[in-house]
Amino acid sequence: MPRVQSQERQMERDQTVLTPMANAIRALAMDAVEAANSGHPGMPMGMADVATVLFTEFLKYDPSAPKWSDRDRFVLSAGHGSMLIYALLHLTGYAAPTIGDIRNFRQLGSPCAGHPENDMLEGVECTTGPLGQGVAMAVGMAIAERHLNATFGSELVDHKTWVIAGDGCLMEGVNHEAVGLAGTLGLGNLNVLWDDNKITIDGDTSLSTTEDILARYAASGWHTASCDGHDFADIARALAEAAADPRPSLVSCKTVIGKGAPNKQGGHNVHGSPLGKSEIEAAREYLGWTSAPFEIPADILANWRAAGARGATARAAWEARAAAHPQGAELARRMAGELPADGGAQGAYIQSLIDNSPTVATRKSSEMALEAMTAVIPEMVGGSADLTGSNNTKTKSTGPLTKDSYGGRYVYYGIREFGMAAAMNGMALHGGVIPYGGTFLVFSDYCRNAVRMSALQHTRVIYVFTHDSIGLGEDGPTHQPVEHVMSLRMIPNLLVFRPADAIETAEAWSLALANAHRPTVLALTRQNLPPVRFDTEFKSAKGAYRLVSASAPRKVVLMATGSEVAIAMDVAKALEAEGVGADVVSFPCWELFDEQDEAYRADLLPADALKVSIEAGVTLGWQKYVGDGIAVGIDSFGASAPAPALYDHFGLTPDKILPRIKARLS
Ligand SMILES: Cc1ncc(C[n+]2csc(CCOP(=O)(O)OP(=O)(O)O)c2C)c(N)n1
Ligand SMILES: [Mg+2]
Repeated sequence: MPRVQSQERQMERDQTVLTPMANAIRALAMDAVEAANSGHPGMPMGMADVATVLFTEFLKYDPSAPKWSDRDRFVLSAGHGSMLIYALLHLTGYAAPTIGDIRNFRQLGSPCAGHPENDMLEGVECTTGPLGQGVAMAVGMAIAERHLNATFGSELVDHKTWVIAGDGCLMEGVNHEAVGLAGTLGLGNLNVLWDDNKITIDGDTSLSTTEDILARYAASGWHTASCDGHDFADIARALAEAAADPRPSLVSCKTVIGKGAPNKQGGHNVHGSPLGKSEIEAAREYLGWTSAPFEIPADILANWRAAGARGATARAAWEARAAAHPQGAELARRMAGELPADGGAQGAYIQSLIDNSPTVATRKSSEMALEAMTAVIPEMVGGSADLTGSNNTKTKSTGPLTKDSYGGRYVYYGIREFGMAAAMNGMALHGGVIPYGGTFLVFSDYCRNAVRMSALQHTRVIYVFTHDSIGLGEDGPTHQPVEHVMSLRMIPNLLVFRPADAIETAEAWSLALANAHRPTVLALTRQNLPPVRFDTEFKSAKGAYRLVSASAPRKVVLMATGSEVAIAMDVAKALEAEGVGADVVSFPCWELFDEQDEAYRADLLPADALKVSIEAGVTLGWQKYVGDGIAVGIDSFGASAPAPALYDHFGLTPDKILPRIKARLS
């Protein structure tokens, strides 16, 4: 629906066409929240006018082909306003949600969950609710788009990312990281529409902030604009300005929260509670909305469906271009998330490890595996939060991805762990790239909620977390993770690997790539480790496996991860020397082991042996494998000293472990 020339005619059309369309959003939002007796009517009602302009005049999408790869991405960063996106998807003609789904808002089984979830509805590009991360994920989507545009050209990839964000999204710390990154990378395809209603849950925003937000964005290299968020022509003007500007854009949309609820609008109580029967009646009166709940008048629905049908022509034209384009099939492969035919196998590389048996840190092993993989998997896009030389994440194949060179494959994220992790989620959700990024394991806490969001959203994001224990040595307890590996294992749907040597590291990378629907953490050492594996059997795939079998009659099963596997082998040797049979189980990944069948697990961890775990981290959790055996670990913070001194100090040497086992056996 293009804007018409005459201002008067346009205003008239806005009143007769757009106002009822926006009111349809308001009605669905207030009625669904009322029916659920829970939810957030304020944001969808306040942003209904802005969203109507966006979805009728600017956003490129086709409800009949929701996964069309050159569609614009729409992110509802203010996820509490979920009814806004549910109403928009329904009204514009997506197959789901149906009106029945909307009636069941917030009930078990309805795709209209409390907050939008990416794998419940097509059209919901990412899961939002944790404020601030939607904007940060959108930055990742915009990075992926620019990268693919540079790789495949504008004929195949040329779209925007639009975000609706609230005061909360802009107040969160991660916003600073996301905005800094987007400004530096000059992501002109990114437009953030800020629901500038000056209200958060506790009350007026002046209670907690006096920041000049537009000035902050401008200082970070963004274009900024403002509009009256209830004046369609002014909204359209600001959005057109944002779309045209070569910088990322922030549009402050001055709105009234809960607009349309005559007695409650503008106040913080309309943020997150049902309006109540009498206020809903008053709102119907105020808006002139006479339809029963969940009923949309045919003419208004027809206007919405017409808006939804706008994109079909562009989509069909794109499909014709893609079908004829020499790189169309390659783009389709990447967007489908399929690895290249030879991708990730690393056969020749692993054979070279057997031939050379290098004693290297697993962070170095990771770099070696990455060299092999990034050379043959062009969709891998790496990066680090300013620890490139420590995380060993950069390879010869991955040149810098910068404002002047979006075709690069390495992002200098800066010291922005949370922003990096959220951006990687956005990149993976956009599709066409496989993001990996590094920081120190101890700083995984800085980005932990984004790691959780990777797991919740089933994104293939690979976290390269190096310096994984006291083994990093002299930097001391601020830098030495003790609880991190275990606490990451607690996140559902996250693979946590702590590989023991170069071969296990290569296997972990292959598994990370093969798991297209879950994220992976690689916990890697700073210090050198001797090789423990000398075969090409893909043993890490089972999560844990018998590395050494007892010679003498088996009394003990030692299990260890990462840098402690070699220690377990020395302990086993010492036990065998005294006639005590001991298996060594290398245990790179709990989650994969737990997925093995009962027989495999029982054979590896037999009931009749004393089971001992060795890991340079907290012991809480190992009891599920050792039972009443011994969990050797570190249940305190570390200390500053050379690594060998720390291993001795914390009792992680064969000399200190052996007597504990013998005491239990006697
Ligand atoms: C990280 C995070 N912290 C806290 C919350 C809880 N919360 C949900 S909405 C909200 C207020 C958001 O204010 P604003 O973005 O202005 O939304 P509005 O009230 O204008 O709809 C808060 C604190 C959250 N969802 N995420
Ligand atoms: Mg607000």
